[in-house]
Amino acid sequence: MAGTEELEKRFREQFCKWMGRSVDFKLVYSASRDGMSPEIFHQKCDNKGPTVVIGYNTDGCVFGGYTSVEWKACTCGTAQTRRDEKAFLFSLKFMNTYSPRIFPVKNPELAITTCSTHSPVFGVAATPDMVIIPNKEVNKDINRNFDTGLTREDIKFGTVYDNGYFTMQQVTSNNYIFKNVEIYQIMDPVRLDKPWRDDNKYNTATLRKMVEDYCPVGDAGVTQSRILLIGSVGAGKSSYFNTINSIFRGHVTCQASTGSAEFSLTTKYRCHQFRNDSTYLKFLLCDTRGMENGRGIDEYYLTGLLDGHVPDGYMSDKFSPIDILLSYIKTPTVNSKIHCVAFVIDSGSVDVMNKSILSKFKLVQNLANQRGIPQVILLTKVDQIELDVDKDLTQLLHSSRVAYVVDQVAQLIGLPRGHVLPVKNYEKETELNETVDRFALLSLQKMLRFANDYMYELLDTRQPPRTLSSYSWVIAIALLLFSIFCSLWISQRR
Ligand SMILES: Nc1nc2c(ncn2[C@@H]2O[C@H](COP(=O)(O)OP(=O)(O)OP(=O)(O)O)[C@@H](O)[C@H]2O)c(=O)[nH]1
Ligand SMILES: [Mg+2]
Repeated sequence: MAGTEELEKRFREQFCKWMGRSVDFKLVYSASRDGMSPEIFHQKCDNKGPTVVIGYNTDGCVFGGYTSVEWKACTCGTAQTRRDEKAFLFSLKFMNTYSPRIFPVKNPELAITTCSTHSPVFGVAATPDMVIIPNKEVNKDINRNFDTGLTREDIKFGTVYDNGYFTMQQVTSNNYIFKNVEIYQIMDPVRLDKPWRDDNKYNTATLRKMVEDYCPVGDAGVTQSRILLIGSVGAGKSSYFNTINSIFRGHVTCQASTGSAEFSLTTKYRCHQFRNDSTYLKFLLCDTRGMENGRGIDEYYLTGLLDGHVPDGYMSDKFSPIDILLSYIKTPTVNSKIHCVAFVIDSGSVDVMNKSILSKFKLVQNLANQRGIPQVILLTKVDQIELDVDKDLTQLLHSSRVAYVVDQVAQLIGLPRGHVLPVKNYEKETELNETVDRFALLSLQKMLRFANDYMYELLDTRQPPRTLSSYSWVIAIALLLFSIFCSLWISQRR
């Protein structure tokens, strides 16, 4: 069935663009869930402020209307038209093809008609511009079946709304059999006065210096900490490397290939280093090929990644017997193992994450847990969560919606919320931006700290060197044997 609890992400984005601001959508009515009658519609939708009505017909057309005024079941029994300068009709999909179009109101006085015996009507009751709700039952044709008693011929698109030369046929394919009708209440997002995470301790310059000065734990035998970037295709793994690289190079770089494709753009395992003038920084970001939907993941290869068996530049995401002979690093040192795993997740994918991708994350998580390797979530594309955050990234920690996505992804993956690190990668920018740098450096600093925690744990659990007391029983036996030997020798000499 089309349209359930979650309005498609691109529909939501399109609405926000049409409304010129970022808004939240709350499903208040679903015909397939709640049933169909003017009474139910009024029970669920009256006095809810601005709403958007969306119809999904059986030809794959999605269309509807938005009004900023409230629906009301007026007790007088007669239909009342209401003025709304902001109302508009729209088409989102025509015959399964995404084709967003807006039809703004041209006669605001007659924008909607509301009455206790009518479902929502855009325009006037006798000749509405668009009919979205059929009578009585979902999945029934409208021929003389509207609660308003209308037929198709009564629909006069272009009377109250500017149809821009489009016909209703081009919006609905003249099909009024609905698979579902949904109504969403539109709410302005809440700006949190207090940030949802207190991350103000260090400014960008200090963070940069901390990362530059970072060293792995002294006695752990690690010269450069390794952070593994793992996630689905297009999540932003290579862009994260480019973002960090840009910070240290002083301009926006594109060393790793990035972009959108069905299959992973990154085809080989790369352990990227970072230069600061002439010295290398003491960490590596290990970029992997994106996990593809419906494609299996090789557990042996994953284990090899975590344990440092996969060489830099390795071209596959599995090991063939010949690879095991030729490329496989047989005796990796602690230096080539992974010290922190970062699950790179596109914030737009959180509420629609595919089960097969989730199970791959769980597999990596199990393997990392068995080895005690700390894990974080790099939540990318946070600029796409909300228009206001896109316009001004400093609003990130004041956005209730970003806070919500952070909670959601922490629950989904099963990591503490503090392990979710929101970032916006360099993507449309051509020059460095301090706030982009700040969130990227904050995430990196946290991962490096976690990598050091792992090394401390390694040191603490290594077998302690044997002390004299642990050899005491050996010494005691040796002394005993020596004294027996001496007494035998003395007795023989006598
Ligand atoms: N708006 C926005 N776009 C981003 C962000 N991060 C990455 N992108 C875009 O997302 C697309 C995919 O990014 P990549 O870095 O290539 O993703 P990947 O995870 O390396 O993908 P594969 O190598 O194909 O697995 C690119 O077009 C990027 O420009 C971000 O934070 N915000
Ligand atoms: Mg990549």
